[in-house]
Formats: sequence, C-alpha cells, structure tokens
Amino acid sequence: MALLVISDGMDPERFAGELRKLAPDMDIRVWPDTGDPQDIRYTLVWRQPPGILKTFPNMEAIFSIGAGVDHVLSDPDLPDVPLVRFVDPNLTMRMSEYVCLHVLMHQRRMPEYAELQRARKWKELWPQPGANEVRVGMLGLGVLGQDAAYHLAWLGFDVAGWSRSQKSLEAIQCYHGAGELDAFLARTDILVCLLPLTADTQGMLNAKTFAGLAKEGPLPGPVLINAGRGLLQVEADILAALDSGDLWAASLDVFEQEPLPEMSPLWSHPRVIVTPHNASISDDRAVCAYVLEQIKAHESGRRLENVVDVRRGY
Ligand code: NDP
Ligand code: OXD
Repeated sequence: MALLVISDGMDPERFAGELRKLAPDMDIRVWPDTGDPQDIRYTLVWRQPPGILKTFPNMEAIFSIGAGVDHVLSDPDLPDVPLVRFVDPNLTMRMSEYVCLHVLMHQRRMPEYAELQRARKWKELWPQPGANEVRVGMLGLGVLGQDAAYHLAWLGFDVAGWSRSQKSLEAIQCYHGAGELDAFLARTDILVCLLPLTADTQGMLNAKTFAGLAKEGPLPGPVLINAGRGLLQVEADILAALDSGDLWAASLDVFEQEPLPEMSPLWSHPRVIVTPHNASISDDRAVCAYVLEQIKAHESGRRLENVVDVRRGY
C-alpha cells in the first residue's frame, strides 16, 4: 500500500517529508517516481497532470491539498473514487484573519492613508463610517464564509450572506439562490467572495454584479474582496468598474492567471490591493496529519469526511 504525492506549484517533497515523519512505516512516494502503479492506494494532490489519477487501478481515495477542489476536478478523466477536500481550523482561522483585515482596511480607508503618508500629507478623510454602518455581503456561506461572517459580525459589521441552499444563521441575514442574488447585492457595501469555482460560479464577479451593489453607501463606493478563485472574476470588468465608480476599491488574492502577469494593470492601481493567493495557506503539517487520520478512519471501516460532491463541483 502506498500514498503518492502529486503536486504542481507546491513542492511535493515538503508534504512527503512531513508524511514520512508522521508515518515512518508508510510507503510514501512522490510523482513521477511512482513505482508500480498497482501499489498506489491513496493520492495527495495539487493540480495533478490530467489523466494521471486514472492510471492507479487500486486507488481508494484522492485527497486535495487545498480546501478548493477545482484544481482536481478540471481533469476530464477522473477515476470514480472519493475526493476528500482539506478542512482545518487553522485554514479557517487564517481566512477569517484575511477577510477581517481587508474589510477593515477598506472601511478605515487605509489604501488612501498609505498614499497620503507617502506624500507626507496630514489629512483626515471623510466620511468615517463605523463598522455598524457598513453592510458586508459574503458570497458563500460554507466552512470559510460562515466563520469569516461571524467574525465580521462580532466586529460590529452589518453582515449578510448568500449561498446555494437556504440557511438560518445567528446575526447573519441569509439569502440563497439566483432569485435572491439581486436583493443581496443591493444591500451590500463590501462584497466578499468565498465561493468555490464551479460551472455555475465562474465569471460571476462581473460588470452586472458590480452594477447591482448598493449605491449611496457610507463609503465612497462599493468594495470587492475576492479570496475564492481567480476565474470567479472578470478582471477587465473590475478595472472598468473601478473607472466608472461601480467599484471604489478591491482586494484580490486570486487571479484569472496566477502568478498575476507583470503587465496586469491591477498591480499598480491605487485602489487595488494584490496578494499572491495566500489569504489562507494549507499548513503542511496539518494537511499531512489530516490525511493520515482520514486513512486510519477509512481503513478501520469508518466514513471519510469532507467528501466532495463531484457533480455539484464543490
Ligand atoms: P464550502 O464548500 O464549505 O462552501 C462553499 C459555499 O459556496 C457554500 O455556502 C455553498 O452553498 C456556496 N455555493 C457554491 N456554489 C454556489 C452557487 N452556485 N450559488 C450560491 N452559493 C454557492 O467551501 P469553503 O468555505 O471551505 O471554501 C470556499 C472556497 O475558498 C474554496 O472552494 C476555495 O476556492 C477558496 N479558498 C481560497 C483560499 C485562498 O488562500 N485564497 C484558501 C482556501 C480556500 P451551500 O452552503 O448552499 O452548499
Ligand atoms: C485552497 C487554496 O483551496 O489554498 O485551499 O486555495
């Protein structure tokens, strides 16, 4: 029985080294040094080459290094075995840190204060709304969206969320489905996106969405924060909305193309904050401990947790 690590973009040896430390008796391999494909019972993957997972006839489960699984599901030739995504308290906490940091940055107009500091200008900006006057809208109320929404509500923001299925959450106004999207957008000053990338969500951060955000809010204009996936957003529409006033500012952690190309105007836009897809990174040790725990459960006849609904896409 072997566990194979396949990763493009994240160093697979980091994960293999950690797995060997935590499970010295387990046969841990790193692609492309697969050995006999018949031996592979489990794979731990980040952006595997398409078709590769189909070549392991005895594989019992695929583990995603990340919470998102679009990087696995983009493979048209996936074998029919459970796909388990990464769900972890540390990952959740780090995402809530990112979301609260960026919501506060825009509410307190920090990008503009940074410009003023560089120009040695002592100037107060108006208006200065309190958190309770600012309406945050969370696209996605899953593991990450709910935790971030609760943290923002605790800070005093007026928080609503939007999901596919109906929800009832304390202190969060809940909207769901395509039929309630317009109403949700119309009450949103700061739009935070923590949706997965699926056929239904691709491209939804577009001109129409930005035009639907609240007008006459307490900030100079609506703000977008996207830490979901880059292909949820249409970058040309973000730039046009920043020009037209449909958006005032943005924090973007994910991009249509990653790394963000050097030529992208987003890098130097004065009201855009760019981070390199690190809103919340999967901690190597936590990923490996999680995978080994799940394998132990599976081998003792218990159910795997956080199995993805492949047809739904998340
Ligand atoms: P979950 O699967 O727990 O939650 C997904 C949420 O999105 C659910 O509330 C779901 O609704 C909602 N959703 C999905 N499709 C639709 C739709 N068509 N319409 C309305 N709502 C929809 O995922 P997580 O919260 O764990 O993670 C979210 C995403 O965050 C990941 O998929 C990944 O892309 C991204 N991520 C980014 C990181 C970064 O560093 N930038 C780090 C980690 C994750 P419902 O509740 O009804 O099912
Ligand atoms: C994830 C990510 O999906 O880091 O976990 O993007």
